[in-house]
Amino acid sequence: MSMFCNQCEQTANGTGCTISGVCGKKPDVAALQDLLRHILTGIAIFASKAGKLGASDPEIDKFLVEGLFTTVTNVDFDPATIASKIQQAVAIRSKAQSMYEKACASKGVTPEAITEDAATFTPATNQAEMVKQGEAHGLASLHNDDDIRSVIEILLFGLKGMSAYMDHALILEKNDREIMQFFHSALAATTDKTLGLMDYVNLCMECGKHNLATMKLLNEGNTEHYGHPTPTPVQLGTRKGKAILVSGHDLRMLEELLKQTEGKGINIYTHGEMLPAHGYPGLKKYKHLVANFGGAWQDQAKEFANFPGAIIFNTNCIQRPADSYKDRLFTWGLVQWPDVPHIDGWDFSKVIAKAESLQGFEDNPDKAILTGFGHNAVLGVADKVIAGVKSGAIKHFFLIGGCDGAKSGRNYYTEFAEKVPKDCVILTLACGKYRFNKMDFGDIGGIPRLLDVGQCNDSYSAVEIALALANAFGCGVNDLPLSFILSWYEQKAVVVLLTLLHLGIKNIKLGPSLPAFITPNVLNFLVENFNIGPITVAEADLKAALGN
Ligand code: FSO
Ligand code: SF4
Repeated sequence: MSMFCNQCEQTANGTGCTISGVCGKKPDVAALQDLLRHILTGIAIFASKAGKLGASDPEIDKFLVEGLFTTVTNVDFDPATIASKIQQAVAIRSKAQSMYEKACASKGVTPEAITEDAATFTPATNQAEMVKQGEAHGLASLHNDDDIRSVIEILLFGLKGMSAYMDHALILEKNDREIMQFFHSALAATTDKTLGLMDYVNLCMECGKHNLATMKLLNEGNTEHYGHPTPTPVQLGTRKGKAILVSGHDLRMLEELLKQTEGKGINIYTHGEMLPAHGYPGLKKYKHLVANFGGAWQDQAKEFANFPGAIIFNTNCIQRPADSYKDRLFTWGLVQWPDVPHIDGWDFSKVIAKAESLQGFEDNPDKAILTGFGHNAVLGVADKVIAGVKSGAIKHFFLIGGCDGAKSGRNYYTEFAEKVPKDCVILTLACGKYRFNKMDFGDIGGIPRLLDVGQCNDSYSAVEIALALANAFGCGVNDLPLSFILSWYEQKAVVVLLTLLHLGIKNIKLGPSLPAFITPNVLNFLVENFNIGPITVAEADLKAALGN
């Protein structure tokens, strides 16, 4: 069986996973994900054309977003669910086709003859046959030219990342026609043989723009539902009682679980990217949301063994469950692992029953760390921050943000944070912060030197902070005393990078390694236009950023 996947940072040998995924993805799952992406492209072709005639369908939009998110790293490892989504995709594609034909009829235009393979291909009904078909629709099939395929992959992975943000927004009932139309037209473009290199470069920049709008939409959804995050100490210890650990990024799922466990003597703990949930007034009002447990996603196998309660994933990053905790693990939403019970919908009674059957924790308080520095909180003290910069008390800001991962080389970010001079402020977001968020950085005139802006999903907040600072100082973001030191892992990081490039942000340092899907020519283009560069040695990069 052949396999090729290069969409994440830990890809084998820095080139591509060809035997099995470093993430645990098996070749059959990789092939089925490729076939799903192919049929989703067919849906996008019809939906895009229908959209231009003013027609849309929320069911089609939601399916496309969920389908793309299904193929993001560390989300769905279950061949059976992906195979079933391929069959559903065929039905949704027919729906999109008839939507297009009806839209043509209502406008009195003749429907175009659509012959692209993605729009006409019929998948087998048997899973083994689907796997073979998927192998023929891998990334290599996107284009024969290496550079063009490289930029198509940037676009495709950007769309996958954007689908994750849009999925959370849809769960909060936020939607936007223009963003959806971009999903359709851009995904349709990935198989459009009439397009050239610069068309795809422009689509990548457009993707960055639409992702900014998507993250804004998600931010509105989160803050309308739960209020703006406020600086909040989060316990790292444990409290006596039964326990459930929530991992992932979805706040609505956490809220529902908090409601259903209220008064039951069950304490809820956050894991990984759920940490910033403690900062939202609408979530921290639940007294049984007690603490954060463990570190970043790649340590789960070791840490979950020590969690004496039920564990549930609501989005990435799930890893192969160890036997030590598999019997108390659940998935929700788009996350799936073969043989791990999946909660469909909003009834968490099975998770609650599991937690009740387990031992739970004793009281064991520990230190607390701060979260909740979204743009509203930071800009609430903007006067102090600006005065700090003007007086010279604050020399520089570092955004040390992005994902964590299992590969070596990521201790660069710990070293970098440790070495940041005492007159500089660190903004952080996403799961990479676990490398340094338990250290004591102190404060500058009452402003903590480490500000946790939130999840990777809150990159919008970081952009808002940067734009507001630039506005206050009457300069561009590139002229601010601000450096971007980014770590990437999966496709959400790809689309955040596209957003930063769309905003014209230069001199970004990216690591721990550069994406395997970027060819030397495409990298040259990025260096020439944005002066983006790989991380080197913490001390040297720090000196360069400070102009020393
Ligand atoms: Fe991390 Fe995983 Fe949030 Fe990612 S938990 S790696 S970029 O899915 O989404 O930062
Ligand atoms: Fe390999 Fe990453 Fe693809 Fe998993 S998602 S198969 S680790 S490139």
